[in-house]
Amino acid sequence: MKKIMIAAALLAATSAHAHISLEQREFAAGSYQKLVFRVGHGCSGSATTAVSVRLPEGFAAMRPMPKNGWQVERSAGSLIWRGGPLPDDFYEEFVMFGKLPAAGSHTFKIIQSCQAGSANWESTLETR
Ligand SMILES: [Cu+2]
Repeated sequence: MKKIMIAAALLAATSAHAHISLEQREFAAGSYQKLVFRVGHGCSGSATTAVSVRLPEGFAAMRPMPKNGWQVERSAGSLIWRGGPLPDDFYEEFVMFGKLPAAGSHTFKIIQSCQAGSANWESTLETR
């Protein structure tokens, strides 16, 4: 019984963690929207130096929001912000604008690079 309670507490702590995730996850299909990627911490204590976002199929007309202290690299299917470093105990937001795909589930694959190590995240939004 005690073990179960500890597991539940750990799970709650994990989900309270921001990782790198989308601020809003439900939108109208085919609409133009601002997407905000929230960075809640670094890589096991190490400061963030790049955030790479692979766009889902069908996401079009992507426009990154310029960000002081960060360079933006764009290609057809992805976007990379390089800069910082953003210390582990700070919060940051990275913003892009674009046209969302048709109705369905769409996953953004994210790589967080840090001064030491990296972490992979996925954040999914729904369009209806
Ligand atoms: Cu986290």
